[in-house]
Amino acid sequence: MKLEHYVFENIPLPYAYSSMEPFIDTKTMELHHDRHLQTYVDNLNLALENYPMYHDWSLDMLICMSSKLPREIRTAVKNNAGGVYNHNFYFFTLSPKSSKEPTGVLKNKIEEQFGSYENFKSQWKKAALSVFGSGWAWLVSNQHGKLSILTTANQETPLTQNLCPILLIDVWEHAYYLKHYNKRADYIEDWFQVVNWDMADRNYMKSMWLGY
Ligand code: MN3
Repeated sequence: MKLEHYVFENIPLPYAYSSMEPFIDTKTMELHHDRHLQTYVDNLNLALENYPMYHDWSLDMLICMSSKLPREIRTAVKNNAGGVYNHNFYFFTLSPKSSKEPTGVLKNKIEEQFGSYENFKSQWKKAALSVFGSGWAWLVSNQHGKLSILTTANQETPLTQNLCPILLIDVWEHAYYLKHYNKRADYIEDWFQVVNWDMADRNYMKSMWLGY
């Protein structure tokens, strides 16, 4: 993830809005990136506008050190920085040319820890379905490279638990409602068809390199 700082920008998608068809529809991709994510970017910039002392803080810093921020902007910065971080992570771990299953070092680690990709998938589905209301399911690694699946509510991230994100799925209704209506399980199944496993593998290797 690029360690950018104020003024934050909405990074263009590295693929066409239509490229996730038929698994994620074009309109959802467009609205999700250009409206939902844009709103988090705009609101984050707005919250920081009159606080130049935080203009060189990266997204990670704003999230992990939000308790150091002035009370009047703390919640707005934490929520919107989380929204920007999570959505960038989400969009960049999708690919129209998905390998459809894990690759590289991460593949071996998933098989070692979960028994098989199929077992991993069923635990992932269970976690993603268990999110009550709006939130995310994550694959994270700890400082020993051990994987786990967890969920967060709203725009919370695992960074604040000192865990390194590898992969995530947005289960807010705006991520799937236009195509899948209320059937989150169908969306999760379709999402598996467009996962960028090479990026997830890179995230995992990076987490070990950085000594998480
Ligand atoms: Mn979203």
